[in-house]
Amino acid sequence: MNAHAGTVRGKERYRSGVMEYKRMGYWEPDYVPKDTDVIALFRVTPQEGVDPIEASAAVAGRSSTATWTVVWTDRLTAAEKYRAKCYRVDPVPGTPGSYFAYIAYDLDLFEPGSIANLSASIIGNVFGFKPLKALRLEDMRFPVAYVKTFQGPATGIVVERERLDKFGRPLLGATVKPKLGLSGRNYGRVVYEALKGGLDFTKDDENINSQPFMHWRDRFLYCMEAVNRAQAASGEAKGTYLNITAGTMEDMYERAEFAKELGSCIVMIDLVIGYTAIQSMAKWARRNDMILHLHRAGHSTYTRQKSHGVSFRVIAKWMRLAGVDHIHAGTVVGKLEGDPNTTRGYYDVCREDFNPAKLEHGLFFDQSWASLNKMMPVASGGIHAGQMHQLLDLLGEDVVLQFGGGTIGHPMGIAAGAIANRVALEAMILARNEGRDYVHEGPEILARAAETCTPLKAALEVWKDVSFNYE
Ligand code: CAP
Ligand code: MG
Repeated sequence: MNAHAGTVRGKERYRSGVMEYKRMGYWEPDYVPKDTDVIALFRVTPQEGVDPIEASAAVAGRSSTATWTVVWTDRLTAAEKYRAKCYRVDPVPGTPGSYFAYIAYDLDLFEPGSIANLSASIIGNVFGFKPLKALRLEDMRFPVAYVKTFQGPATGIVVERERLDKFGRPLLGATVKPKLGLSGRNYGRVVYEALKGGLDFTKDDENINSQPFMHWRDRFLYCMEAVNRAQAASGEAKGTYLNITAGTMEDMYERAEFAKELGSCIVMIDLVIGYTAIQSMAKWARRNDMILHLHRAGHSTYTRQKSHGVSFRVIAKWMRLAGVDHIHAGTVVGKLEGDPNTTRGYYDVCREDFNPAKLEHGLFFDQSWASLNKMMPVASGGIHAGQMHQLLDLLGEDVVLQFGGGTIGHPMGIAAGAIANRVALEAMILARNEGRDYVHEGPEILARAAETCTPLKAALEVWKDVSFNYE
């Protein structure tokens, strides 16, 4: 028999629905999840002719103990305990052919405090399984006993505000543009102008690390000089997220140490560095009183499709456990994909001590965060001053609003872009605090503020037609 013939036979076998996961015990409709179980909710789309319950049992099997057939060595383990148990399968409303499968995992299946270990089970080896047309990890519930094995964000929202001495309004930031190509000196100028103009933060972009046109050390030096000068000029605390993302942990530690030496209050990493590297940097940040900013670079390659991949709400939960202080979580009204209710769910994961199940926000389970600090969500991507009322309404007060193009693309210059954003925000906060209907009166409030602020007037004019609201 050649290998090809074997593959074809395997496929036919799955098409005819002859799988054994139900029989192997991965389907337990009477199972009541224990308080200490980890629970995952998958959206399962079986191939034609495959029984949805069998397919869901297969997901339970392949994300815990099983291979494709019964093995003798199962008898040498407490197999009953270690088998994940699919205990409920519901059709997805409005999506024929897809099913929500609820799967419970015994806590002992996971190494304490390791996202790498958790994800190796839950998403490690199941998404390419032939009997499934598609598979999406929608949500997870973590028992308090497991949450407590993680340190969570070292700084969190409350202490970040205390350190910066900034309260009662969103924080404002800008990503330096163009993303690549500026020399260290010109880069530092952008940072200074933006901070002096009224922003709280500037930031490195996801892909600026250490390239021939600007080595990281040069960037850090010019940026911190700009921060210090802007702090002195404005009398406010300022920060710039120095991206320490690099090819090795050794390089990242070196960059982080240098950022600390220069007096930076914050460093930045990209999601693409991997879960273990993120947890290592979170430990470093905790030891060094540093805020840790996470750019979710790469996430949409697997979070965007509704039937396959991983929901960003799961990534946000993993990152709160892992211990980042800031996390990019979407804007809704900007240039990047984002549904209002789903995005609110991401923000709930960042900012609540306890998430009650809230289906309209995509949260399927109650989740206690067991006193883990809150993460500051970051809204970024194609936003500008003319949307300030919508941003405040959609995203609330505990958020960093980041305007890259919406600062550095201002027709009167970078400082003017920063002034426009700060004045627009202050006007909106004042209106909100006075109890006005700032959402509906938003454009009018902005126009009134622009009467005494030429930079805001210019921003409203130049971006008046830029709306990424496709609804
Ligand atoms: C935004 C941005 C951010 C994305 C990240 C960019 O620039 O710097 O990286 O917004 O998206 O490269 O596109 P602008 P998310 O402010 O100039 O649009 O926050 O959704 O992860
Ligand atoms: Mg970017």
